[in-house]
Amino acid sequence: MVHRAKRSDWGLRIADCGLKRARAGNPQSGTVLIVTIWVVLVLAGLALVFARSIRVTAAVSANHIASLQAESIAAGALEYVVAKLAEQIETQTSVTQTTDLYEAMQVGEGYFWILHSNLESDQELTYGLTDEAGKINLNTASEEMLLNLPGMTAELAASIIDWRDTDSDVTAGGAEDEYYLLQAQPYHCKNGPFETVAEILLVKGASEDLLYGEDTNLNGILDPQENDGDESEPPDNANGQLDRGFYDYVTVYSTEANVDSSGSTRINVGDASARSDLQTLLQETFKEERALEIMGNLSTTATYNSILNFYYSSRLTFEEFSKVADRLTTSSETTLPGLVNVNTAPKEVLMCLPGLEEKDVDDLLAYRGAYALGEEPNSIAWVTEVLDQTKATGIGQYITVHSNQYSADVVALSGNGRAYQRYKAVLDTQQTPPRVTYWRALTHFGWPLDTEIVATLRTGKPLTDTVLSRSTY
Ligand SMILES: [Ca+2]
Ligand SMILES: [Ca+2]
Ligand SMILES: [Ca+2]
Ligand SMILES: [Ca+2]
Repeated sequence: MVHRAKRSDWGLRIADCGLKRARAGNPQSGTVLIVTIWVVLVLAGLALVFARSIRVTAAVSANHIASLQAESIAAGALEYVVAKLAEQIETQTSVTQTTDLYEAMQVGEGYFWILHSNLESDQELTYGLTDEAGKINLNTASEEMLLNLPGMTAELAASIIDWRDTDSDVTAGGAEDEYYLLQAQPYHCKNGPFETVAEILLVKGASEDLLYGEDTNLNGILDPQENDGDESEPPDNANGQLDRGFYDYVTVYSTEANVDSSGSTRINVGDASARSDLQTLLQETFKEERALEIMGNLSTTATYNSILNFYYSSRLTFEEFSKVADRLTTSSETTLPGLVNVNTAPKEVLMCLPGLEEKDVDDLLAYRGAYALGEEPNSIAWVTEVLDQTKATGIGQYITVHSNQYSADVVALSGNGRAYQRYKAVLDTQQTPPRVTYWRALTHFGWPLDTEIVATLRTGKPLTDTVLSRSTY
């Protein structure tokens, strides 16, 4: 026992000695401790930085995936539009204005909308394809027609003419090279046709203000930020109404082949060598005696600026003229660019046609309003039932009843609401399948629909009818 006690004594002494040494201070072990603490701190810091970086990377990836998803949905929407237009051609029924076909269409988890500017109301969004023949063509309209566009200035109308004409003679108020070459960043006057509507912003006197008006997000309705004055971008006059620019009323795309509804070449009534073709048509359509009578009414040297002049000279009855009008032309050209579809154009566009007053346009709208969608007249003959001879023949050369180009404002949203893409597409239905002639991102104009849609999808909830039916906000 004594022996054991002695051994434990020794143990205590040794331990005591170690403690004393440490208390006396071993500088090496203290440094190791501090370094260790620092290393741990740095490692913890690094771990935090990495964790944050991983979180950011994950968010960036998720956004990128959402953006790609929206991009794919937009591409799918374009295919959908091509298919709808092909269906329209095949079935001869109008599918461009059926809202249900273009509102909140689900693709996978995401959605797309084809937005259509509502020219009747600045409070309600509408969906569908836009008829480019229902607009004024910047490449063919006369200065007088351009001047009738809402918000158009004399300076810009004259400058549009100079921009597209091939000469360098300055129209009064217009501009050619001399003006453009003196700009801070000089460029040439184009002296060629407009290729896009936005190209007009290069022309003297043009501005986004004149082109888009207060509708800076291009959705056709009055958004809160477009009616709060200078409180938020854009500046506006806060008068409770959307003061539009002329963007919705102009195009560069409208053109048609000079053929009848069945695709056959038309008879040029101004061409003396086509008289026998005309006589054959009249004989096939009416009694021979009547055909000869009509031919007798026609001067062999007459020239016509439109088939409406021919109508009055021939003394055909309106019913007779309606039967043959689609088969006739006064132009030897194979394509007729920039004609305005008098069956579909909105009031503001019809107001641009030369010589028409507001009452004439209202009468035209009332007359065509009696026709059901898809049952519209197949020739321009009907305007002679509404307008007097001077007014009808004054607009005859600028109008048509055919539409071949449609545009689509595609809004595509990812399923989680994290990303959207917006594009403008223009499609030409003169080919089968319809050909996409223009495709440009509009995403920078901003989200054009109800913000509640995005907010709902971001919470992981599906879109309900309640959210979708909130067309005003
Ligand atoms: Ca010129
Ligand atoms: Ca707007
Ligand atoms: Ca504002
Ligand atoms: Ca306003």
